Amino acid sequence: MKAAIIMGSKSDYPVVEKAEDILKEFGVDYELRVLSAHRTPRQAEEFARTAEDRGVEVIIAAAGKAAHLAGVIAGNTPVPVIGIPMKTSDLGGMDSLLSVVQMPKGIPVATVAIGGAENAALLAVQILSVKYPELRTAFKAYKDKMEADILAIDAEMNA
Ligand code: RP5
Repeated sequence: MKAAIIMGSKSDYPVVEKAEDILKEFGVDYELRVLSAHRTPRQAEEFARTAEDRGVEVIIAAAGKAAHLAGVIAGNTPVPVIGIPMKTSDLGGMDSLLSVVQMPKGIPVATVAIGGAENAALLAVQILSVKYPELRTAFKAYKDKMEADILAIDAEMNA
């Protein structure tokens, strides 16, 4: 099983790293790239056009501001793309959110919350789990643990 994470700038990495950690936790192999739809458009397109042949089965794309990366990637590959809109200093990430989520029909990008790197990786795991039953099992265990952790906190607070 193989995923790819691509970000528009190294400045995105502190957030993107949270997605990377989750893919590692689930044992998903991944590529990690820094390519920009604007600053390195040819390389970003090449990355997308060749992703399927490299065995990539889902792509997480993080970008901020006029965040066209996820959409450009999605336009150049049949592989499903999950977009992470990055928080920005000027507009708080609303700029990124609208750029990532408002895709024209025919080219979907599954957009998570502003800075939602963890959910992007969890969604990638869920997409892969359609093909890999061990990931479905691991994802169920992840949810069960989350439930148990919260119930333990609830019991402690209510004691
Ligand atoms: C986007 O512009 C990047 O994804 C990043 O979120 C934002 C700012 O990039 P830097 O100026 O920090 O390189 O392309």
